[in-house]
Amino acid sequence: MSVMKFGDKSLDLSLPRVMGILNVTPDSFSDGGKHNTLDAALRQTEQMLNDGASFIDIGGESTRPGAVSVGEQEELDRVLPVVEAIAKRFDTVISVDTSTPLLMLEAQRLGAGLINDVRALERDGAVEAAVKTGLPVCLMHMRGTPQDMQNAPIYDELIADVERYLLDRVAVVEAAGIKREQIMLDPGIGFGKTLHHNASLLKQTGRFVDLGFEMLIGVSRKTMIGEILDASVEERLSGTMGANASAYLKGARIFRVHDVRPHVEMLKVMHHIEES
Ligand code: 7PJ
Repeated sequence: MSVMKFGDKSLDLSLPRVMGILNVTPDSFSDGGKHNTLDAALRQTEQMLNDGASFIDIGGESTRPGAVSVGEQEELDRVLPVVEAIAKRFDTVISVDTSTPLLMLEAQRLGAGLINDVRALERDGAVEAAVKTGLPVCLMHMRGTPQDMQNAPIYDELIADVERYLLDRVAVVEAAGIKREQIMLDPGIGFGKTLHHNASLLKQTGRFVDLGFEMLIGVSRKTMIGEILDASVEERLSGTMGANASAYLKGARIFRVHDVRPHVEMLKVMHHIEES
């Protein structure tokens, strides 16, 4: 059993777990408006939990390639009311997809259980803030920034480079006081990588698992799936499931997805077979 504590909740991560994506950027809910946005976020959360999600990952900063960066206050205003409302109403692990130290601290106060940082706590004060929360962290690899990361990324040795980066970040956060058992790693699919890079990293998921860390994979509806299938964003579910199934067999246990139910069912069957 590999149980990880997320604030006052615990999850057995020997079972695969689905993390449902909840975007709270202004463009993610068609009708806009503050109250409507909170309402829609709660409805989407309820649906994802009914469908079997173990985590709800709340993000208020768009990190898609080329996205403009969001101000700190704006991000806090988007995310915190949603964290608070979900913590009050639902029994789930709330993950905050953020690089902003103040948001990490405030979200923990309101009931968040995991810090998911696509910048691996590189922002000034982020390591200290994460330590203060006492929560586990997901450290992700990114090359460059969301603004420039897709400008012909080049690596000397992709797998070794990503591995070295993640282990460097592990060393930094461990030295600051976060326990090894509280760290999950993520190769950062689509963050400064070509299709070939993304595919190689997914194929090598086992290398990271062998280092002794839980692996989180975020490939849902991403460009790599679109490139392989020549499919639009709405047509990427089966392809996403193929990528996640492959990562599961290589030892990844947390899957960050938009489409919760199909993944919960797929992983339940796969796990049943693998454990039989
Ligand atoms: C990821 C993420 C990912 C983790 C986003 C999108 C872009 N967090 N946040 N891993 N991607 N840990 O979903 O298309 O891959 S935002």
